[in-house]
Amino acid sequence: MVGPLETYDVVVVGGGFCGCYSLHQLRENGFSAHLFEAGTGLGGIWHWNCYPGARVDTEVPCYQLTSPETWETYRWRQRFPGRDELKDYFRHLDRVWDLSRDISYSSRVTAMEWNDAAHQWHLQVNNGESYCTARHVLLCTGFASKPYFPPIKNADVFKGETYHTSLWPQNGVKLDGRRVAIIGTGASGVQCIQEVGYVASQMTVFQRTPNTALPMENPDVTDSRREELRQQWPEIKKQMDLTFAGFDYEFVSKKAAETTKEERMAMYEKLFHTGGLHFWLGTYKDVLFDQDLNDEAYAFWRAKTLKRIKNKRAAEILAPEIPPHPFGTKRISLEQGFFEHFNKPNVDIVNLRENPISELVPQGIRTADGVIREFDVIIYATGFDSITGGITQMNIRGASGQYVKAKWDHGVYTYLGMTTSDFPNLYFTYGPQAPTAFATGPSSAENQGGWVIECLKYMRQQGYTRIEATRPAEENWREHVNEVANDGLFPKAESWYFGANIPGKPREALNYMNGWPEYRKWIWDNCAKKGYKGFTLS
Ligand code: N01
Repeated sequence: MVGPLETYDVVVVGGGFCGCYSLHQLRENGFSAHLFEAGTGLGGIWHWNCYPGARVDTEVPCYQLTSPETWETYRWRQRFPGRDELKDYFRHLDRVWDLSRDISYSSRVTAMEWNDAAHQWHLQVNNGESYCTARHVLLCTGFASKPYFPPIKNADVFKGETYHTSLWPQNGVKLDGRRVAIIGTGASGVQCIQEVGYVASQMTVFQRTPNTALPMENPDVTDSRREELRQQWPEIKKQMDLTFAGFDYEFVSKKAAETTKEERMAMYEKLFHTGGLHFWLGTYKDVLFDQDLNDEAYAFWRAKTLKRIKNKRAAEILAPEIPPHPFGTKRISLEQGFFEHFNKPNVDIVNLRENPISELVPQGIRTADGVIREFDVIIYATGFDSITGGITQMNIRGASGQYVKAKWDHGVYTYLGMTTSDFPNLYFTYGPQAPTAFATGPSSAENQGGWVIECLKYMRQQGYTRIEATRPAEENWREHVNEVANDGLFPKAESWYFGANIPGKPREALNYMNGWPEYRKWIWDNCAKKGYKGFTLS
């Protein structure tokens, strides 16, 4: 444990992709750095989210850091690695970069206060168990580190076991032969359901919004495929730098509106069967802007999906005739046999739009129709106070004495999705008003972590010890982020992309939705290369 007077150039908070990458790069560049991680191991969300079936939806080799010493020596085993493989990858990063010598585990940063006389942050760990100071703080807390439990009446009277997918016990939960309820059908819910459905004696899914999930194909990475990827890597890497999401594929260059229906159907047929997310993030871009084209894409998805669900009632809940929201405006999952589970006699689905949960009772869940369903286990797959929650849950106090939570309570203001005025020398990656939800952890680590480290090097070289975003700069950025996000069908959905999943949270664009290449222009060409325009340095 770090002693009370320890002081660093930089403290990094969180040991996921961004934290690991940044700690390594900081040390390489001669900064003294220390990382605090609340969990007992590295991995960030891949540490915490150990629910059955947890797996990444971005395929190898795009879902990794690109430093040669880390990728050349890692042997990925599946196209879409599961949680255990990802944990193994983080152990690999730790070995290659010797990270743990500068990490305190089981150490949650609970409060931070800026000292403007000393140009230093004062940090409190585990509610006062220890303290330290740092000139700069880099928050790598990710977008999904504050779990969300919906306010369900009498939630505490249930006598069985309750779990949240992102707070899953590290040594697992016995679900075989038990009666299990799962609330939520987002990415976590879909993955959990499709595993639990094999072992539970009875499984009931409580769905509010259908997930327009696409079929995942997940072959093992054979030796020959690995070799092929190794040879193609320079090209793949180049491609990843050019694409919207940092993938090795991009939206179709042609507009759907300029094609015939036959052409589109042929294209959809191809994209639907890639086993990845191509039918969403590799389709015609105007499908996400034009309602008629969007309805057509939904109808295509629905026709494919209905063929797999024999139970007519379940089919209408999972893939209704009227689209629940424009196709692709909520996070689309990849699934493996998810829909087929609903053909089994021991699997049921409740449509919460028609029949909401009214309360928990000691033996289970009562719905609005008065029916009580009995369970041994209730699983909350209800998501997160996404994007901002990981930051606002820390008591971060800025130069004027206000807390970041108070500053953002009525709307998020950041400059370039990495800094916020009144909070000097504070940076965040994979957070609000950045490509976050439309990017991957590794791409955020390298693009944003890389930018922060260059900024710190610049300050050191110029003899600056304080940097702060200006209010006009963050106002302009907020306006731009919202303008981009509102140009299209995305705002029509009730999604965490806009804070809509948390009651009372302001409805606003939480992501920069113009893709990595545009974002890089902003952070480099319009800012760093112009002497860090939009910041005050001293
Ligand atoms: O959370 P979510 P998640 N009553 O917010 C429902 C990443 N991720 O943990 O849609 C009943 O998406 C809610 O319903 P609705 C990924 O980016 C990635 O699944 O709001 N239900 C929804 O169905 C993902 O998008 C991977 O109507 C309620 C669910 O709970 C993000 O993390 C795996 C409710 C929450 O879904 C978050 O995913 C896992 C209520 N009061 C996660 N409140 C992979 O890479 C909410 N819900 C594969």
